[in-house]
Amino acid sequence: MSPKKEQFLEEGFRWFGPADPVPLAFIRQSGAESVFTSLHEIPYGAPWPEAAVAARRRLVENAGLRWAAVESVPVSEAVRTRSGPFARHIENYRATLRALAAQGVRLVIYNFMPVLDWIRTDLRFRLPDGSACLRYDPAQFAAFEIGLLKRPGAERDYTPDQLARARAFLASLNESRRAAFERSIIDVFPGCSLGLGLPDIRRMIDAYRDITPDGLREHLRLFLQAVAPVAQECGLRLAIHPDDPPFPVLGLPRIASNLSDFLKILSWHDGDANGVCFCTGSLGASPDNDLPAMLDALAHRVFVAHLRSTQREPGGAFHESGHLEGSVPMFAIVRRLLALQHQRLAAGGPRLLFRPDHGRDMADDLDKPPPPNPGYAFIGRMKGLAELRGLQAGILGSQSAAA
Ligand code: DNO
Repeated sequence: MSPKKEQFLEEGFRWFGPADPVPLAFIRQSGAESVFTSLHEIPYGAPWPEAAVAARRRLVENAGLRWAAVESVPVSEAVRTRSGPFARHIENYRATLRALAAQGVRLVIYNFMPVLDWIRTDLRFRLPDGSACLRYDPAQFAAFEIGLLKRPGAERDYTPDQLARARAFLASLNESRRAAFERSIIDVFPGCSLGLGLPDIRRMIDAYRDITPDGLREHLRLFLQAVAPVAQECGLRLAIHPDDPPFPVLGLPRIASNLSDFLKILSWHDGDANGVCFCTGSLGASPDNDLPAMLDALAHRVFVAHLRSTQREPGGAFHESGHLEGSVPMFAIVRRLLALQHQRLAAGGPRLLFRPDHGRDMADDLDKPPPPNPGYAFIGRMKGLAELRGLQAGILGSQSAAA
């Protein structure tokens, strides 16, 4: 007997709003049930008017989908550094949570990564089969930091071999490739361009000069102390997204990279409002993260999952592999998520939500201009979704055959 739809994890798909070249109608055709989206047009730190939330919700629902997760309500740099207008931004965040809850949107993903969101050094890395994916190479990042950003002391964060490769890489770039490389690192915020230049990045980094990892932790704790009770009161869950990549970059603290980080964060507010977005691709980029063990330890507070894989390469680089390939043990993860969902359903809880994260640029997506949101072309993500659905069908089917 084939497994029933309700036994599968709830399938979501990221949508970047009306400006996304991938329309809701395509998402519906992929078989996904829900979307992860955000009001990307609202500046970081500003409150979201309930009317705008309601209008976005109608767009999603009119397409036959559900707005299951906000990804993300961004946390501003003022809040992370507790400087400038941070108190007003926190108040705005609380108002946004209330507006979302009033419109029935009950899950908010956020991150606490200083300065930049996720970082890659190649947004169209060609694979032997002709498709392209996102890749991070520490030697290329060193080239950015040393050759373009000119961050004092950056050399100290790299090995002699990485520094030699960084120099060779820089020398290989002509003027226009250099400019494109710079933009691809400093201006790829999810769903929007912040239009930042190198002087902005230098200024933003400088704001962290007196902030240690424990200092940044304290800022996150204070943020949660202010927003989690509001979330709790209106039945909304907050899920922190791991650092991507899960190790320090730009000489800045990182506080959501491994199990001990997450256990600390979860200990600060003991309620349903404070949980984790289990992003396998981000976490899997570090060989120190044992993903199945992390999932077991965090299971009670995993509110949502991003499923994708990364292939770690020798020398510290990684690229985004197929969803069932690479360094992430996807079978072990999906089996655990299905078991977790089973327990939650038995206790009267909701299904567990995931989305296929990122995908390759492939087939005729390669003939189109690079997606404005790198990693988010349609076909590659749909392939990932289909593979993950097949993996679930296999696990569920073999379990019922064994019963
Ligand atoms: C990358 C995404 C991240 C994520 C945010 C969450 O594709 O996983 O941009 O949405 O960091 O706040």
